[in-house]
Amino acid sequence: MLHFSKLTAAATFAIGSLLIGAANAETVLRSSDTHPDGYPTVEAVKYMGDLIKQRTAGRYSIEVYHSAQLGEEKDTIEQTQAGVIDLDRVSMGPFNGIVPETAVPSLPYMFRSVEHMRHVMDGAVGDQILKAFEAHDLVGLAFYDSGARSFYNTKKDITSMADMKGMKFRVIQSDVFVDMVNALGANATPMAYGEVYSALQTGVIDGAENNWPSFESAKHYEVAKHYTMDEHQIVPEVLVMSKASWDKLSPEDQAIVRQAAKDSVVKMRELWDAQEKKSRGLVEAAGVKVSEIDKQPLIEAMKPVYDKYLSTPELKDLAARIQAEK
Ligand code: GTR
Repeated sequence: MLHFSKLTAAATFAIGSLLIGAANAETVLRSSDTHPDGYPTVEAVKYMGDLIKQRTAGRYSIEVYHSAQLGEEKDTIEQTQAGVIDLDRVSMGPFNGIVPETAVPSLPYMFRSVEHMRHVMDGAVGDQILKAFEAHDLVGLAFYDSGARSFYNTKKDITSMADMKGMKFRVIQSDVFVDMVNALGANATPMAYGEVYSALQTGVIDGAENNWPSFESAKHYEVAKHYTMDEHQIVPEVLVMSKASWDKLSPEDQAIVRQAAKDSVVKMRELWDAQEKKSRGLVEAAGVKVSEIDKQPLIEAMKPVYDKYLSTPELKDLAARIQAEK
């Protein structure tokens, strides 16, 4: 009897909290990121969540699942398209085969500098690319920074394109990245980010390519001690929302989410600039040797890659507009 009344009390309590919950209904949007907690992209989406919470009086918030808890980028993109994940912060790279417009800013040496990239992505070209996600069950919300990607390896200092010949480099799962590495005379191995550390360690690959904060936070510098400043790609990161989750929001709430995403870009860039310096300092202090390289032969080697991906008048026009921006 005692047992029964305890149960009844528990059930009453549960129903009570359900009712209270309904009165203050809060929807927690699930957001994926491959990077660890504290990384600028993770912190920027958390900040966006705080803004949304304030601006919807607590009706919406964001929970960031960092460290690839929801899966590697290729899989999380599919899950976001399917509406299983609400928000996804990924590199543009894995989108290259899905949203053709994303291949253009991913092309090697498309941007002259990070400032050029920021300027372009903040303007009409950026808006056009964000819009292009809509044909693929996604809503493009914002672009974040990813600095410049450069090659690093476990074997030797690379100071010329010839040094790369025959070496095996891991790349993002994107044909643009594969073709870039092959055009340099090296061999590309597309692979999920989470597998790179052990692939470097066991010699399955000789190297990979990334920006300073990723090179540092993924600990690749512990095994790859040679970093070359070729800065071949300035690929923006992108924050997308599942179209299915987006359609559940009122037009007012959609506007709040869009604005909060835009506002988080400012925060992200501050965090990014500080993190880049910090990460570079850390890996250099840990003994990574940084080499300079003449970029001109690498730029020239990209001609066939440009020809392949700028395959329509629209994509050619997009590239021309990027290059024409000051
Ligand atoms: C990083 C990027 C990640 C991921 C990673 C990779 O720079 O921020 O989203 O794409 O590169 O190389 O897989």
